[in-house]
Amino acid sequence: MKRYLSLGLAFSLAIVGNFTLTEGASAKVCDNDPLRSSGCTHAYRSYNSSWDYESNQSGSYNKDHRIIRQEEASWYEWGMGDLPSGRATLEVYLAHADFTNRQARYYVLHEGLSTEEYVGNVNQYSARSGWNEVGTIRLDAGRVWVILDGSDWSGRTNTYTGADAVSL
Ligand SMILES: [Ca+2]
Repeated sequence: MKRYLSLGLAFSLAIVGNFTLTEGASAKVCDNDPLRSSGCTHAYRSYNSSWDYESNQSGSYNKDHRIIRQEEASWYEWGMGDLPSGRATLEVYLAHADFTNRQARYYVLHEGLSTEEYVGNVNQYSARSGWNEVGTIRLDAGRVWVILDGSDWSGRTNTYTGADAVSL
């Protein structure tokens, strides 16, 4: 009896292991302005233009975020570090009433490539408070960055774009 139980357990683990390999990348969360110990990279210039840093935000992930008034050619990036290859879903954490961009576009950039890949867009104004799915992408193994365009692609010019945690 004991032997059968062991076999059953081993079989179950094999299925779980295979499933994990098939799915590829496991979700990794990187916040805005991450600590070095998080495994996420924060370059000296992880954004251009004037993304304001706001702390003591009770609803935001780690109680902080960055925000910018609609501005073309502005961007914020999250250094996700090394990720395994495979399909991965990009999710973004949005939980602040000041985030009003109706069509915020998100991209992924692989190390060594000069062009980012479009993943999807999110209406930050109508997004639910918390995690929101942007889209699914196939990752190559290696360093990856998530990039948020600070433009409002709906055409509105008076909205604000928020950058908080992302998961990939
Ligand atoms: Ca945050």
